[in-house]
Amino acid sequence: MTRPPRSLLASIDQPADLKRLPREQLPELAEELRSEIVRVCSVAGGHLASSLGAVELTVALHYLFDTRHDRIVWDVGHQTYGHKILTGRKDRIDTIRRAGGLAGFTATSESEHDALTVGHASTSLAAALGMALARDARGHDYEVLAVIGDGALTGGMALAALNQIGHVKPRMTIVLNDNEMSISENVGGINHYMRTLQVQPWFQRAEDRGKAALSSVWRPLADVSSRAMKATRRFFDPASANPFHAMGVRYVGPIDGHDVEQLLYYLEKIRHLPGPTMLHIVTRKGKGYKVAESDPITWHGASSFDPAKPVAPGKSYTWANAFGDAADQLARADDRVWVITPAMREGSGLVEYSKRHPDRYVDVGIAEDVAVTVGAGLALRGEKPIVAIYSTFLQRGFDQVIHDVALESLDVVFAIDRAGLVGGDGATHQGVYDLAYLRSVPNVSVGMPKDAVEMRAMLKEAMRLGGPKAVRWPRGGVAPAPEAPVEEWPAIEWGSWEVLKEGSEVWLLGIGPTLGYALEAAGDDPRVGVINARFVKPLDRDLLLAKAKGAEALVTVEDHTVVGGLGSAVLEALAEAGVQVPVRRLGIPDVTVPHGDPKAQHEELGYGPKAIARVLNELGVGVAPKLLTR
Ligand code: HTL
Ligand code: MG
Repeated sequence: MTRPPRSLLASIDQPADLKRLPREQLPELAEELRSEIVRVCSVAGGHLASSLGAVELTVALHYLFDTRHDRIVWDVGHQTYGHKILTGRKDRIDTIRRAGGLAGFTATSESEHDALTVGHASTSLAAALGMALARDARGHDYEVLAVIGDGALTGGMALAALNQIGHVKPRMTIVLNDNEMSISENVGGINHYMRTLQVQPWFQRAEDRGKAALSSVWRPLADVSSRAMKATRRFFDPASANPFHAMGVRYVGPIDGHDVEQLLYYLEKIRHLPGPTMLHIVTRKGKGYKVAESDPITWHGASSFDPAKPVAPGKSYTWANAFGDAADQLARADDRVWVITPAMREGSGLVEYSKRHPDRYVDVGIAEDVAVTVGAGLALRGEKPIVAIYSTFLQRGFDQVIHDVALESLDVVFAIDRAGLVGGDGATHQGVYDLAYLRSVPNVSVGMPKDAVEMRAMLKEAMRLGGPKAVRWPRGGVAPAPEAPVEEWPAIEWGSWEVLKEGSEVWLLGIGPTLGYALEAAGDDPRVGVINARFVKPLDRDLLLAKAKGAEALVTVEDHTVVGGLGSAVLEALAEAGVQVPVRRLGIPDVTVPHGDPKAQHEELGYGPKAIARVLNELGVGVAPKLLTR
């Protein structure tokens, strides 16, 4: 699609250009930004709906603040397409989320206008507090703002930071961008409360001073929630009932977050106030793009689409779907089975499950720590919880894995999705540490299936055995397992490996998607064997030692950091047994990995099929790398 001619946006290279526009033109600029975001996402995919909902806010912020000095801390960073376009990156915006291109979230290494490197939710408030403390300690006068969504505000980190902000009271602005949506419908008590919020005294005084424009904002909003609101009003003084206010943070709002004038008016007022102020703005996720407005869940993260005929591309069957189907069967077979998700119903394949088993489905909000410990509580009362969580987000629940689950070896199954490199989301979202951090915890064991049938077998066995058991799988497609009730699922011995191809000299030990690579690189060389090392803890020690003795070399292959992963586990086991054999560990070296195409990255990082073939060739076996077509 060619770029339509643009007037205002074309004249803006840096925020300074924007500041020269007359205020009346800002809504028009917001509209241009909106179409540009639609165009970019239609080509490259990305976080369309969140970015569309934030364009007026973005324009207002850059009109008032100077992000060369002032710090705007965007939470998650997925709503910043407009911010990137306005801050010197419009010529590169088409590269977003692709190898070598702009990151999908903000990154301090990418631009001086980005205050934080981020991707996980709920971090903005603590980071902004730190920045405000640093500013005040040095006697500087730049401004600090955090922009946080209603979803991100469900995270304990955000709430704990708010509590501290209300205690320390630094001068800062918190923009609460409330669109009533996380990726799916938002959850939680504060979310319910926000629906009842009404104009506060401070706000009303401003109106009394003759700001007639205000009433057009709050009256319609008041009508939406008038019943709940009246009930609240009857019993409480609204100011003292406001939880933000009670925490020590001045609360202003709600106002219409799509009205640039309103935004400018309030932001300008607030910036001069002492202490912390929260401006509650109400926006619509997907605003201005019909399909995204009416279905913000589908269009939260879009793949490329035709803007003339915007239909979300049909999705092929994924590992997440395989998990959702398995969880459904497990819950049918045993009424003690529960599934807990920290705000990832869609991504974790749980839409169907949540409808079929609403009483044994819990969305705790963006609170992975809570998800893990709710699992512990359920297990302590004899239920059988499955905590469904992405590898990268389980990092947020690591202490809970140790302290709340592992110490007493509770029966909690961790269903870990997005294990491995994840593509466009990049460095913040890579699922490449879980083997290392889970392996270090006593009582916890972890497996990675090669296909959906093996996944089911592992989940079933994990639930049967009890104790903290993790099963992990990658992002992307998998062939569905034949539909069958749990009794008919094949059994698997927990901790057993499987020889996929016999060999004599060199053994490739792979897990999950690297097995396909290993088989390719081995070709039909009878000297090269391939083992599905599907349990990383416990390892299949007997099989490992049997193959290691007499082997020329072992090569481990994992889509995970080599620091503490499968290769490390193998080396430890060999050292303990006193077996001397050369071991090559292929996987992610001790570096962070940015956004890009995972398959290409596997090759670049040294564990794609060609890279494995090169290592085999150095050992005098395997297929010549140039014969590999992929
Ligand atoms: N858990 C954590 C700790 N971080 C992230 N980023 C997620 C899960 C996944 N996630 C997002 S965006 C998002 C979630 C749950 C919803 C955020 O809702 P919010 O913003 O109301 O804050 P909105 O989308 O504009 O409505 C990403 O990974 C991008
Ligand atoms: Mg939201």
